[in-house]
Parts: sequence; structure tokens; C-alpha cells
Amino acid sequence: MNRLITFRNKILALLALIALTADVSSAASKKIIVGFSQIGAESGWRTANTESIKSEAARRGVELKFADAQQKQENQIKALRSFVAQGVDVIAFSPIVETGWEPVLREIKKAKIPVVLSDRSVAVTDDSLYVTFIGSDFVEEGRRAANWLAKTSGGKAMIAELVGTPASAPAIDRKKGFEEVLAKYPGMKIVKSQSGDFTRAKGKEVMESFLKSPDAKQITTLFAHNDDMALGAIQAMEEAGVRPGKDILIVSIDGVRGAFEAMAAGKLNCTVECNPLIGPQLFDSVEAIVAHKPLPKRTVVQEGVFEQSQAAAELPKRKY
Ligand code: GYE
Repeated sequence: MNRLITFRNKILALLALIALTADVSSAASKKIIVGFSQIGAESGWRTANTESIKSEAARRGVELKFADAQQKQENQIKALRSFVAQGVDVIAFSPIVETGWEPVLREIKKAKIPVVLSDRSVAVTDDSLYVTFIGSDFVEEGRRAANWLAKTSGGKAMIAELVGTPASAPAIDRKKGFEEVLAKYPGMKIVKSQSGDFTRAKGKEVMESFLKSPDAKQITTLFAHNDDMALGAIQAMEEAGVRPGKDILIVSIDGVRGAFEAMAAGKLNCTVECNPLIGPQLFDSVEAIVAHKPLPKRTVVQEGVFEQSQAAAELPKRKY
């Protein structure tokens, strides 16, 4: 009887072991499923960012559920909820604006799905609502644009500003960094400021209205929160008989190919780099989360500043 029980226990232990190893190996080979909510396709930067995320997921064999929110926070919230319903392993998203995320992030936390913030951050009081944020230092980008301008203009500039999407982290932070430096130069002033929503079409439209205003002549400089708006504004200037890059100095942010082409053509003076190719860092984080490895709360993307004189040499090296 006793021997029979020991034998039975041995069999049970063996079965348990088989079940456990089967489970472990299936977990190791199981495809990671990531839900990603993208803002839209408003700029060259965004297109490059989407491409980087999609191609990196494919390269690593990650199953990517990709949703395009077409510039609407409500669409992003819907997408996040649908990722919860589908039970994805990790949720990542690029929040269009900073605020209004707490309720949906709490729902995701309740469902025990880890969240990675990509490119833009959120304003929440409880930072346990996301695991990590991978993105650029937008305040520093604003400072870099202003420092370049201070150096180039000798501290004298009447500035028209094309602001990014209202209430978005890059619009808020780039303005903040830019104005922080401006405060040190009494000869540099923002005389016009309006949102061009990070798009070329809106950038052109707003620049047209700036140029039509009675005091348009005082504008010596354009600061655009992204290259696409600057490229739209360049068109507006040319149509109005103003020479972009000469009559009006232009500094913008992103460093997309179109900006380098405009610099090489003498129409844009400076672009401050903001690197959209964050796919590899994003999926490094996703894999670390799935493997229960610790992650820093914040990963800053490295980037530089490029002037007109560097454009021709840099152009062939640009990846976006
Ligand atoms: O600068 C702009 C895009 O969030 C950093 O969004 C990104 C910004 C980028 O539309 O071109």
C-alpha cells in the first residue's frame, strides 16, 4: 500500500514537472502582443516614427495592434480600451495632449497591463500608472532653438512663433524652453504666436495671416515648433514675395529630410533635431517588461542641432 502511494506521488510529481516545463517553453515562444495607439500622420516626423515602430515590431516578431487616432484624444482612449478588451501584453501610446488620461490609465492598471509612453508624456499625479516614458527633452529643444537664434541674430529678433498642437507636451515644453532663453535677451521678443497644429497646411495658413497683418514688416524671424509648419510657412513667404531664410530667418525643430533640403536650398536656417526612430528603444522596454526586468522611469533620446552650412553634407546620412 505504502509503496503504491510513493509510486503514485512520483508519477504526480513527474506529471507536474512536465506540465511546468511545457508551460515555461510555451511562454518563452509565445508571441508578445503590443497595442500601440499613434496620434495620426500630421508630420514627416510622425510618419518616420510610425515606420520605426512597425518595422521594429516586425523585425522582432512582436504582434503589433496599431491604431491611428487621427489627431483625436477620444479615438486614442477608445483604442486603449479596446487593447484592454483584447488582453494585449503591453500597451504603448503617444498621447496627443498631456491631460485627461487618468481614468483610462486606471482602467488599464486594474487590468494589470503595463503601459509604455512613447514620444510624449502625460501629466498625472500617480506615476505608477505607466512603467516608463521614452522620448525627447522638448524643453531642451526649445532652448537650443533660442540659443541658436541668439547667437545668429546677435540677440536682436522680432519673432513670429508657429506653435504645435495646443496642450501637447512638445508645444508646451518647446515654448517653455524657448522663452526661458529669451528672458536673457531683451532684444529678442515674440511678436506673433499662433498654433499651426504641427501640419504643413496649417503652418502655411497661419504664416499667410501673419504676413497680411498691418505690422508684418517688423517680423525678422520665424520659430516653428516643427519642420512641417516651417515648410508650409516657407511657401507662404515665397507666395508673398518674402525671401525665406534671408528676409526672415527661420529656425524649426525635428530635422526631417524636407528641412535639410530646404536648408540646402538656403530657405531654412536651422533645425533642432528630434529623433523619431524610437522603435528599437520602445521594444527593448517591452521585452524587458515581459521578462520582469527593471526599467528607468525615463529614457531620453539623444539629438543635435544642424545649421544651413552642414545641410549638404548631412543630407545623404539622414534616415528620416
Ligand atoms: O515634433 C512633430 C510631431 O511629438 C515630437 O509631433 C513629436 C512632435 C514632432 O507632429 O512634428
